[in-house]
Amino acid sequence: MSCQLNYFNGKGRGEIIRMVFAAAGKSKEFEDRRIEFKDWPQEKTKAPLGQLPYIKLNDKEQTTVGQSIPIARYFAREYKLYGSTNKEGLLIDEIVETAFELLNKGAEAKFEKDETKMKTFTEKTAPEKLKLLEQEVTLRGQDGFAVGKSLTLADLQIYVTIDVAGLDKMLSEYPKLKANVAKTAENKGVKEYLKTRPETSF
Ligand SMILES: N[C@@H](CCC(=O)N[C@@H](CS)C(=O)NCC(=O)O)C(=O)O
Repeated sequence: MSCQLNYFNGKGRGEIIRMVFAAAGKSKEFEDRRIEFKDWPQEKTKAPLGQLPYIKLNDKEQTTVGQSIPIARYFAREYKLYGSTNKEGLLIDEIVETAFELLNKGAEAKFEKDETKMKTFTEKTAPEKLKLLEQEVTLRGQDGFAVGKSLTLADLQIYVTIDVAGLDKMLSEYPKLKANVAKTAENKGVKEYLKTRPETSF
């Protein structure tokens, strides 16, 4: 086991890390430690930033690190899912951050159970950001991928955002994103993971 991922028993902000391992065919090389909400008060003290997700590396120091996107980026670099040049990395990051902002807004509206926020999210925030992502994928990607000609962290973050924020029903208006999501789901490791991951409430 090369490392341990700690996150709630849900997709949320931890799923992008699981998807990186899945796409790299490394799902069996990390421990997917899922924490129940009831255990969170005692678990919180172990989390380096007092939040989830965090990763415990299997190094001499047993280093623990928080923040979902830096963790996902670290493993994406490790497994060559981060483009082949610094510039490609920049294009990937632009899409990752935009999609992650969208996920955060969706999660916020959902968890706060605030109807006004939810309405703003579905009628304004999501269509605006999806349109921008559609433009970027059209400009940057080839053969259905978000950036360049192969699967990267950008494809995985788009997939996770659409999935977690429940935006799949809106995709008919964004053909490039729709094709991109389908392309990601075709990846061998991702396909296997999606078939076997637990059903969760978020
Ligand atoms: N920027 C952080 C945000 C982490 C975050 O907000 N985690 C939430 C769960 S998704 C959490 O730990 N909530 C419980 C708490 O803050 O006590 C990241 O992306 O990892």
